[in-house]
Amino acid sequence: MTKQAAGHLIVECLIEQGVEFAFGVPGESYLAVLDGFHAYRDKVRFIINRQEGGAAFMAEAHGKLTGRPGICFVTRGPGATNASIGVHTAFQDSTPMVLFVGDVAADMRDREAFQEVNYLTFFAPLAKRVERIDDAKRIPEYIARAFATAMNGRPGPVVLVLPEDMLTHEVDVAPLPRVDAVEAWSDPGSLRKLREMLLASARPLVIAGGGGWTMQSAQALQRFAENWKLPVGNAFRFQDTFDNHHPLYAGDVGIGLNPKLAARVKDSDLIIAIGPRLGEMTTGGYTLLEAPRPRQKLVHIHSSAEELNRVYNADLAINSTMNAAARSLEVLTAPVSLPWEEWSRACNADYLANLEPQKLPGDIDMPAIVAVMKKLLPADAVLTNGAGNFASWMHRFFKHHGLVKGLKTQLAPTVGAMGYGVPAGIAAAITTGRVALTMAGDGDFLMNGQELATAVQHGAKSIIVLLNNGMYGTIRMHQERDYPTHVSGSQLHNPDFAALARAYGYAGVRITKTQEFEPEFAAALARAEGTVIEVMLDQEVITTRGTLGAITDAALKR
Ligand SMILES: Cc1ncc(C[n+]2csc(CCOP(=O)(O)OP(=O)(O)O)c2C)c(N)n1
Ligand SMILES: [Mg+2]
Repeated sequence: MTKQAAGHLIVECLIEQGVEFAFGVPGESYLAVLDGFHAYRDKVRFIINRQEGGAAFMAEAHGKLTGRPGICFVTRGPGATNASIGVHTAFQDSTPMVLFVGDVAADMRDREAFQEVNYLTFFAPLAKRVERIDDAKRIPEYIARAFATAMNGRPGPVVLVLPEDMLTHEVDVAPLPRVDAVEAWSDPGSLRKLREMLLASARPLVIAGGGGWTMQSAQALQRFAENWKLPVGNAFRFQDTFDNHHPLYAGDVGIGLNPKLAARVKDSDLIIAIGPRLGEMTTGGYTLLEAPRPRQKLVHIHSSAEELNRVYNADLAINSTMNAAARSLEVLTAPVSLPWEEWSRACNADYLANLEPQKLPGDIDMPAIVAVMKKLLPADAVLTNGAGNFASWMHRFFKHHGLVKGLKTQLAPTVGAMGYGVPAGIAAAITTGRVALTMAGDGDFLMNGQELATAVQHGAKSIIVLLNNGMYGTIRMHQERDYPTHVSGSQLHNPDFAALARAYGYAGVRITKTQEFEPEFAAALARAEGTVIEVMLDQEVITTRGTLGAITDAALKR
């Protein structure tokens, strides 16, 4: 074997793991890796970002899309701390990701050298694992372990710290072969018990979501639901798991939840949660399912044993990956007639009724705008968003096809991190070439708007529908509820977003009326470069269901 620098070996190991894209912001701490990207530029594209938060979000989005770790490279202290938002997002969203951090050289360590941070303690509560590679000969071992750790069980982020001096050592070791996530299979006894619980139930409801779904497992889930005529809800921000057009679809169990679906979750006598973590947002703040012991019978199927019986004491906990779970469930034989057929029909009817919009004031009709998106977007378009009330229009009114078609179409942070949507959309556009549509708020957009430069530099386009209501509307809504009329810290004085977009090389337009949207959206789909469509939204239109004034009035009457 010929010797090569550790920095080159790292890139070679990534290629062996199937990596084609890495994201990052350079630093002098890892020049030897940058040189590795130069050496292997035909095999892997290093996407240069403008802020590590944007880079880490792109890597996280890539991990969500592909099910394999998204890769991000950043420099020490300031770079690593900027990137931490993406690491935390990958953690709460259970997304496989590996963050590489260029570090101070070993002979400087522990003096609080320039930009030095102790990553083991800094990332300890944010990452599944943090390790430092001190010996260049062991790079293949550390990288293979990072991939295995990021994907196995409950997926999540791993941080690998790279001392600067180590990266220039010459070594003659070969990469370890590609690792894949291990499958965990449900045991036959548990499946028999699940079948008995189903037979004993009157109002069962499936909640599907989380990572690890493939086309095969989603198809198997659909067959299980069809065999047993089970209503299926998708967990918060996993709206692309089960086909929203299917007659068994019950809606998404997330923020801004359909009150009728909330009632059905409470009223169900058997919840079968397949994949999701059952976090605060999917459980209505632990009220739809009361923690730690829900009133409903609970079957929880999750890829990580640690996640089971952690928050919820389940009646039946099954440790299984989605592929194995769905394929086991689809062969559970169902009786010819089931007592809950009417219940399942009613769940779907509630979902369909919830697609009927409320009448809200102003010249912008958001449900009509989402309907135009649905009409004009190709079925495989990727929809992304960050955090804010603006996202609820898409969440409530857009219908995803579900992974039965094999492609993820929603990239949204269950962690509720603002600033996620713009980089996630750009990452999806760069890595898949599919149409990427981002819904953003005026607050949310500016958290990572600088990444438009990244899109333009890498020849990618995204379409951003920016809802400008001149405020951190979500916070204002909470403010009016708890401190009516005391507006504090939630108003925004905004730049000219359309002009800002144009400065980056995107097209930029502003609309003030619903009818203006369709031609602008069609033009955005047709043009080669990305587009920001700024939609001027009345402050009164605060949620999909009601006005800000109504919230204030209700609070003042209390
Ligand atoms: C990184 C981050 N910072 C702060 C928050 C708290 N937060 C949640 S929503 C929100 C306001 C979002 O404003 P905007 O994007 O304008 O959307 P709107 O609610 O007005 O639709 C804030 C500040 C957050 N979720 N994430
Ligand atoms: Mg806003």
